Amino acid sequence: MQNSSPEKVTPVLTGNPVISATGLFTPEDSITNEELVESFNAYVERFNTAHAVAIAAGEIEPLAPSSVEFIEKASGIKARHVMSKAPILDPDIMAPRWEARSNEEFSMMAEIGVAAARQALERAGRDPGDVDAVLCAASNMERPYPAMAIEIQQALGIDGFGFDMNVACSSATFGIQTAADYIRSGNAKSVLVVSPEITSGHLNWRDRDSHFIFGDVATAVLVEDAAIAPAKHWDILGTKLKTVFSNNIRNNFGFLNRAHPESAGTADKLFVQEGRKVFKEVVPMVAQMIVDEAARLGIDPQALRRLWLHQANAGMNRLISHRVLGHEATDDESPTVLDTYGNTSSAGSIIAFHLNSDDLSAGDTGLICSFGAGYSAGTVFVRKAA
Ligand code: CO8
Repeated sequence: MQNSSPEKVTPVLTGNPVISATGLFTPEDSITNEELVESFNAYVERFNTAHAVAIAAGEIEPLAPSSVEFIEKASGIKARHVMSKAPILDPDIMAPRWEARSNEEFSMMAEIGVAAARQALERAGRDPGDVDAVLCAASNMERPYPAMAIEIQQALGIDGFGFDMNVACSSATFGIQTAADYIRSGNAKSVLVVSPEITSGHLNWRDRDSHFIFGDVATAVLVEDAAIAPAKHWDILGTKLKTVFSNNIRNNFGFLNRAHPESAGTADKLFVQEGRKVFKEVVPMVAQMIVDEAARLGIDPQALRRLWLHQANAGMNRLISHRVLGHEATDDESPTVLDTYGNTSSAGSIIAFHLNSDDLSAGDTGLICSFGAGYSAGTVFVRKAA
């Protein structure tokens, strides 16, 4: 008997990794600097009033207010999206809040990761059944196990494997290299790298130095063998990763915290950084890494059409792009998304790429680049396919 449904024939794989498509989930809620500072300063005023006697006696330091002008000037951030706005702005709470979900319900990270992943699959015209693996690459995981990636894999109906990986702000580029290596080795033909970043859960909204930095989002990158990629894709010309240990961005939250309950809830169990040191040390490290990697790949860095840089700080990106391009980058050469998204950790450079790549022409070469805690940095040089 003749089979009426034609068998799917997989083209001969090339071992050349490409980005077939990306996806983005943006939470509806957004907090402006004005709203953030108003709530922070209300908290400061309440604290100083409640501790007026101790402050007058010199026993404790008064808290200093935050300022919209400082935030915008020091970081370039004007607003950030969050999963749960009202409690973050409530001076009595200043943290996200939502109903606990049962084991039978979708986890929040999986939910937003799947939303971004579905968009990437749709844009690639890819059937989830043809995907081999899911990497959940993000700064914080909702739980140790089962892996977020496996929950995302199951929700999408992907038959294969998944695992979580965390390299802080560089998680997505490390994920892209890992996925690209699966393609290069022939161990997979299609890999989803999903980065759900609910940074609001690990940001200390009561810390004046950092309360303005982060925002929530999810991105997805579909890395595939060129043989099965849609016509509109980006060839991956080369990937490079680097890590150098530093305590300048640190979070001591972890499963061994229960061994010393006396330190439960201290500020070091949330995001803490020496922002100035990070700025000074990471800028030259990343600029050099980009230039060296471009040389290895035979690419003239000054001829790069666009840089999709990690979105932590507008000043850092200005300096890095200047060192790479040899001149001050225009918005077109180095687009900014941190003004409306804040620092979304590993998702930042992917959002920049997702929102600012459709207009480029076949043959244009660009760079996706991340950097952050660890320290960690990753470069992904890409070229728009003909
Ligand atoms: N309002 C008003 N004034 C302020 C405020 C504020 N909110 N905060 C600080 N100031 C004051 C300070 O008191 C200081 O005053 P003075 O000069 O009198 O001492 C002055 O402003 C300058 O302070 P800083 O030196 O701290 O300010 P900077 O100009 O260095 O700017 C930044 C601070 C914006 C933090 C900047 O240093 C920066 O962006 N650095 C790079 C940081 C970076 O890239 N970090 C990456 C970390 S992200 C990452 O790896 C992911 C981690 C995982 C994510 C987890 C989710 C939470």
